Amino acid sequence: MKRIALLGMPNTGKSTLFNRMTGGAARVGNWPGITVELLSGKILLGGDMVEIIDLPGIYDLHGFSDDEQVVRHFLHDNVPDLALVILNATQIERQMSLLLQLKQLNMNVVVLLNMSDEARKYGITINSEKMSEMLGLPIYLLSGKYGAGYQDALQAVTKALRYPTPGMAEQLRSQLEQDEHIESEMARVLHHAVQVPAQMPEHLTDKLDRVMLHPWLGLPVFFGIMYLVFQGIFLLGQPLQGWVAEALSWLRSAAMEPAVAGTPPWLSGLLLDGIYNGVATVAAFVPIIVLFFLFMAMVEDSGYLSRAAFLMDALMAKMGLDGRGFVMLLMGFGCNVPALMGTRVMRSRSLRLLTMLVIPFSLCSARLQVFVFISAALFSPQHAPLVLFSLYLFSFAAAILTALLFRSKFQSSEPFVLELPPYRFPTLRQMLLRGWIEVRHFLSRATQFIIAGVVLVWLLTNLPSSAVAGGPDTLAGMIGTALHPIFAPIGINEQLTIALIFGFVAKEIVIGSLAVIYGLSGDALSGALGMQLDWVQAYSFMLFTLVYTPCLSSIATLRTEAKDIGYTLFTLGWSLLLAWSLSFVFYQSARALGY
Ligand SMILES: Nc1nc2c(ncn2[C@@H]2O[C@H](COP(=O)(O)OP(=O)(O)OP(=O)(O)O)[C@@H](O)[C@H]2O)c(=O)[nH]1
Ligand SMILES: [Mg+2]
Repeated sequence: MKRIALLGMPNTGKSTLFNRMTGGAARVGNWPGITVELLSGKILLGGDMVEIIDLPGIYDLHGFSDDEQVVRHFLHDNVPDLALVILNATQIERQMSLLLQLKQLNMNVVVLLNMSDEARKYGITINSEKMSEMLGLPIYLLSGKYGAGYQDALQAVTKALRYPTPGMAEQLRSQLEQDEHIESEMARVLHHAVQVPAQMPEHLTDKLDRVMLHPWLGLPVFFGIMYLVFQGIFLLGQPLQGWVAEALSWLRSAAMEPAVAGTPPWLSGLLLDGIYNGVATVAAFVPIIVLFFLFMAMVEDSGYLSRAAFLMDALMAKMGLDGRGFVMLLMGFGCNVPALMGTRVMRSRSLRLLTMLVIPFSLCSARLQVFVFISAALFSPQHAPLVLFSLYLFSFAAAILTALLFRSKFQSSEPFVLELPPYRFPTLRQMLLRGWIEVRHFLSRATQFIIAGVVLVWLLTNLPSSAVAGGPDTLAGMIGTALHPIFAPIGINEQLTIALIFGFVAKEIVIGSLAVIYGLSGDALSGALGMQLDWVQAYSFMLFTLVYTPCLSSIATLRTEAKDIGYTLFTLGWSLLLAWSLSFVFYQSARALGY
């Protein structure tokens, strides 16, 4: 099968184009370094099946960060039949150097000048035919996001696959001394084929940045936006979750209970109180997940991440991190795993390790589910969003504290050059795609962990069969009792202890296992929790859940990214210790104050 590789600098729209070509679901975002791994898809092109490969962006072929290595290894191991080189049409001058280097690799090349829509808006005119003629390469203008020029580009690609570009061979000179010659030729091409207005008109980006990057307004604006967003998630998401839970419990009494009516009690118990209750409780979170990721898509695609990096860079430097570390923390709000992988863009190993040490404290969407549920059960509708917001602040605080404590162990001085891409509005298509990617991810985790998890919880809370279900003589009861000396000082009871043990595998299971332990779901479960716990215990439980290890996948990712078991165990041990200590301080001081 023929192979096409998408090559270009970071943030030029490779993944966007990949999605358009393959109908795939590569993650897209207005931040250089979103893609850090290979992704491939197949399409039918001119009657043949062709494999398309999306690659991380590279600034040049000699980079040595881990994501750039991915590209180099790929090119080394499999020469693609066609390199589709994507340049940002608004920055041709800067991006030409990569094209130069790729030309020297003796590959079949088609050049796409992407973001033609922005180039036009900025008054940049590019004569792609002239450019193509002068360089002897097929060059096309296109907008991968909005689709203009796409069909022509696709035809050119089909053609180039069939007949390797004529004239390539004699232009390929592998010696470095030729560089200057080609570079001067490039200058000539740029001069003749590209016109950039002497002064760029002021754009929305400049106007917005005057507020967003304001020396003292910037940070309050950031926290203000965050607060509104979590208020919004709570106000919209929580009722949606309630409705879905209600619908599912109606389904239980209307259809599931009659269906299992004739079976032995242990089987109907396992099916209804175990699997159905657990899965239904988890499934009720789908609307919150969708809502949350629609918002994340807006943040990631707008270009605000770079502004956040800019605002926080100086502060992060004091902690031995840099602006990128802050962005990874924000990305971790979605899921810690891609944020951990995103650190591949860092060249310094110690900076990477320190950043990966703090990312797991970022309050991911799975933990968000636990907090939305518990805070709605224990706090008034006025206080619950504040509680949620305070947990985000604690998440930053845990990261900051960790960085401050360990920065001397991981010293580095990697310079970080910040790019501020223009603000871009995500299209509806991009937002829906993102929502869909996340629901799919959630469902795949659900099938992997949640069903097995709830079955196991059910067994633990129902065996041995002589014991009263959920009582102290069951296996779960015994585990809870055994761990009592550790968890009692932080106000966490036996039932919550079992949920925390399962939460080690994935936080999505926490509420599901509480549903199984209590044999209740939805509102009934909230009610039972509200009766049994007071707010101090609930908050202590949430703090612990926030700070201890996010999930097994994140540990596995830490291990593969750091390639160091000692470091992985250290991050595990530290997060458990910190979780316990924070909860201990909180719980004991609250009790001492009489709450
Ligand atoms: N205006 C405009 N924006 C685009 C176009 N193509 C992509 N974008 C936006 O540019 C940003 C970067 O797109 P990606 O597809 O993630 O870029 P990438 O090259 O894969 O980036 P890395 O994976 O970081 O190397 C996103 O905000 C896209 O929505 C386009 O043709 N026009
Ligand atoms: Mg990409």
